[in-house]
Amino acid sequence: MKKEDSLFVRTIRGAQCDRPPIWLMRQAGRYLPEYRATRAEAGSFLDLCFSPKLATEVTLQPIRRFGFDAAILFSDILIIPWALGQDVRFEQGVGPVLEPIASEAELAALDLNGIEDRLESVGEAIELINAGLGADIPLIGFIGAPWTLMTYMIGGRSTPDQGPAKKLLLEQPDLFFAMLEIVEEACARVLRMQIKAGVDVVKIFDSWAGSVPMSLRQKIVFDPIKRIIENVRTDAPQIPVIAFPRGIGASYLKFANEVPADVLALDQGMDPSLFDHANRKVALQGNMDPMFLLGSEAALADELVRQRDLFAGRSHIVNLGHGITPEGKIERVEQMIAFWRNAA
Ligand code: 1CP
Repeated sequence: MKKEDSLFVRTIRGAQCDRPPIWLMRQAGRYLPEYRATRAEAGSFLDLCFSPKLATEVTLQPIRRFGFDAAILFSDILIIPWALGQDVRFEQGVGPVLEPIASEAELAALDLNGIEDRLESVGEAIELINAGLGADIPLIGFIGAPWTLMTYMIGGRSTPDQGPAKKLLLEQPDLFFAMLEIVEEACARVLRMQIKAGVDVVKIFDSWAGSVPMSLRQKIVFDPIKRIIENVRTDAPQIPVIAFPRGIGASYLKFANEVPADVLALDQGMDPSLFDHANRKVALQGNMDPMFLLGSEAALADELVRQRDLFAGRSHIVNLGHGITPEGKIERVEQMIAFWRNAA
């Protein structure tokens, strides 16, 4: 079977299928005991990302356990700033810690040359994963969109309101947009490298898109993502692209009309009916609140029926509105999968 004939890619292309495909954001992660074991073996989080053997193992774990319809490369969005030469660490209990960029000199130290070489182990992981994946299970590669990467590159860590990046944008727009240009080029190159190594679908995570002021979303969210998609499609015109501009509310309609992604991933605040007004037909991915994987069986059962009704009649890929949390319960994931497998 070719990946193009998989349930996942056929659904993306708009085919009528017996049931929707299922995968979860952060499906490889701390809610799985086997992930925690491999993570402990790896030492640091970056060692896990950069070991082809261990990254392959954790990518395949949720496929083996649950039989999801797509795998997602185990890596992180912050390997791009790392590959550009910024100091990036992951600290237990804190999350990512980067040496913040706040001046022209610090920006000039970023190095686009050879970024693909510094991420060679990611290409090796993609080849190993493909060797271990079923012929009917596509592999998703990904990047963080420039704005989301820049919130970490400028803030130095996860910032509740993305304040440092916004401050730089408003106080030193020239520096901000010079940086955006470099990060955008890095994003396109890394996606091209992943596609060359063998991913079947790509996803662009703009997790903090919602914090960009409305009047600046065109320049900082829509246009860079559009250019990245056009860039990768010069060599890979058919590659399916999933976009995830999280938290942009009603402005997602404009995004849908302007950004040529094949799949729009919806956060839990979105209503799929918004896209009935779009100027094209597009597949939707979403959007159950990950909280329902922490609660009771009855609460999840009700929510699954609500989700089925919400997406009825649409090209739908089952997923969450954001990543599954470390507290997510395995029984609830099993319940969710069983519901959708029988939902036809
Ligand atoms: O120690 C650990 O195990 C750390 C937890 C963890 C994991 C499992 C991090 C640190 N990254 C990842 C993997 C990861 N990250 C994947 C793997 C594939 C899969 O989905 O299974 C993916 C796609 C990401 C993407 C990612 N990283 C995003 C975008 C998606 C989202 O959740 O919004 C973001 C914002 C990050 C940054 C990041 N990586 C890790 C942390 C703790 C953070 C910060 C998150 C924050 O600021 O809230």
